[in-house]
Order: sequence, then C-alpha cells, then structure tokens
Amino acid sequence: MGELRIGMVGYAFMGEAHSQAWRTVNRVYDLPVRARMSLIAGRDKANVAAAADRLGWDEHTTDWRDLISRDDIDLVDICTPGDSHAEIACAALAAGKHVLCEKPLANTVEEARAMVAAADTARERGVRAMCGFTYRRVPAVTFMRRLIADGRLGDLRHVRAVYLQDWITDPEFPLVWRLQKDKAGSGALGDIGAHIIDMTQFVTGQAITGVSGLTETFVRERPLASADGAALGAAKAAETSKGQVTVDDAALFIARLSGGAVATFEATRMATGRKNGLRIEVNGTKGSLAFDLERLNELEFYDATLPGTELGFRRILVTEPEHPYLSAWWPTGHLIGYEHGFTHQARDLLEAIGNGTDPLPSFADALGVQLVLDAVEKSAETGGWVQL
Ligand code: SOE
Repeated sequence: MGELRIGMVGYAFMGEAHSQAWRTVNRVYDLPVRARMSLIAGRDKANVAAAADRLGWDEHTTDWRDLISRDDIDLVDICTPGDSHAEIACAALAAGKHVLCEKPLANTVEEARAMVAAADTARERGVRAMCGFTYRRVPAVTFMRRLIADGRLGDLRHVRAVYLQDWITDPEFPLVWRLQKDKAGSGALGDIGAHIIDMTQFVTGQAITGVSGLTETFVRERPLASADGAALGAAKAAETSKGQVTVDDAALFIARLSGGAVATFEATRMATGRKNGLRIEVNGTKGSLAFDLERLNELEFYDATLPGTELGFRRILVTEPEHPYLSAWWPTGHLIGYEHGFTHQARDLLEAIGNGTDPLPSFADALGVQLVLDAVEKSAETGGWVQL
C-alpha cells in the first residue's frame, strides 16, 4: 500500500476535525493508500508546535510555502479562512500536490475560477482536487440522495433548507474573522448557506438556476477581538474598542432548480437556541424526505404510494451496514456523530487518489456553489431576480 504524505495548513476548528479524520481513516477503512500526517503549518510558532503534538503530526512549520516546496508532501489540506484558499491551492496544484480545500472554495467567483483552472491543468498530470463539503458524507444525506435518484419521491416539487446557528446573538461577541469580509468573503451566507446550497444540489441532482434573496446585518459594530482563539474563531478576550462587521448575519433566498422544483433557503447565526440546526426537506409527487443534522442518524420518509390507511412520516434509522459508509463502523443501531463525515471525506479522497479517479465535489462543483452565493449577494443588492 502506497503512502500519501499530507501537509495541512491551519489547526483551529477545521484543522482539528481534519486531523481526527486523517488519524482514523486507515484504521477504519481498507484503502489503496495510507495517509501519513507529515507536516502541519500555522503562523504562530508555539501554537503550531502544540497543535502538531496534540493532533499527531510528525513535523510543523510556520510557513505554508514549506508544504509546497518539499518533495516529501503529496497532498495539501487547506483548513484556513477563505482569504488564503486560492493562493495556497493554486501553488500546491502547480507544484503537483493533490489538494483538499475547506468550503466555501474561495471568497470570490474570480478566485474560484482561478482554482478551477489550476485544478484542470493539474488533472492532466494525475493531480486531484476536492472541496470539503463534508455534510455530503453524513450517511443519511448520502442515502437521501440515493433514494431520490432511485425515483422514490417522484418528480421533485419543493426543497426547504435552513441552517440556523446562534453564536453571534450577543452584540458583545467579538469581531472574529468569520465576521470580516476580507477574511471570510461573506457571513452566514458563505459559511453555512454554502452547505445547504451544496446539499440541495447534491441530494436532488438538480442545479440552482436563479435566485432572489436578501441579507441582513443586525449588529453592525462589535468589540475587536484581541487574540486568536478556539472554536468558531472566538477570541480569548475582547478589547473595549469596536470595529465594523462587514458581512451578513443572515441570508434568505428563494430559488428555482434545473429539474423544475422550487426552493427556499435560510442561513443565520442569529436564531436564538439553534446551535447547528441544518434541516432540509424535499417534497416530490410520490413522497417526502427530511434530514436534520441535530439527528444525523435519521431520515424522515413519507411514502405517498402506500395505502391511505398506512400513510404518515416514518423514521428511518440510518445505522445499517448496507447504508453508505457504515459497514466499517459499529454494529447495527450504534450511532455515529459529527466527526465521522470528515473521516468519510478522507476515505473518498484516498480512494479516488489511489484509484486514479476524480474525487467529488470537484473544484468545478464548488465554483457552482460560489456562483449561487454571488448571485444571492447581487440579488440582495439590487432587489431583483438573478439568473445563473
Ligand atoms: C461555523 O459557522 C461552522 O463551523 C461552519 O464554518 C462549518 O462549516 C459548519 O459545519 C459548522 O459551523
């Protein structure tokens, strides 16, 4: 079995999640290649050294360019804020390294297009690129796509997708990078709206063809963050001086899909009480399916083809070995959690690289999401319909 030497940039929330996946993936799945956690990069010397030790990386560096110049790195895993995705990914691909890049792919459509071009050129040399829309790899979501593709819902009519969080409801919550446009590209729209856009296109197999949306920033000034911190970029302490919030707190839009369905989307970090509330429901002529991330081992299924006396939503427990990804985990009925999606993502990427095939979602798929994000912003500015 060949070894794939990984270099990862970033060690915060996503860096930890990806590290866990690289540590675990070959212990759980039989794969054509073995991931080696070779080198981790981060700007702060003490922090990256501590992260390397805690997360299990062989070596660490304060300069991501070391990952690009070293011959003993085969794949670059990008877990940084969006403002550095394009530069790192394009450099890595040009150097012949495979790339896994966190979502959203970039901060602008222009950057995303450059990344797609770099990936296309690299593919000719057998180099692979993938974007990390991890929730596709929750077994219930993958299974939902399968049921829809098998025609179990008939013709699709509606998609209703929400992604609700509440971690910035307090106006004193500091101005972390996720609230700064130059670092994050957009707010709730790109951070969590991107997930429900990708999920909608993934489960339905249909592309979003046009949108009309609005965005809102409820808290326009926040205390400056004084130090980099842990989960969600939260600062250890906040300064008394304030800075401008330059992204949306909430984004809502309606859309049309290429197969004729219509869809509604809501992404917000101001939904008090909702912590990581991603929910998607699809209604078709033969039935409905719903998924809720806070109950990620389940699907709700309404089969409208049953006799009237038997109609009703029923719960499918997605924990059988026959369900996607699950045969390698625990016996029937034993649940999985948030982090497993990252292991499944690592599995699919290693399998594709080992077999010489293209992993999904590709950079081109992720550019598709970026175009929708851009269209929603344009629509919010103009108040009109934006065709894609
Ligand atoms: C913060 O909003 C965040 O961590 C996102 O950045 C992730 O993509 C999402 O999975 C959970 O929430």
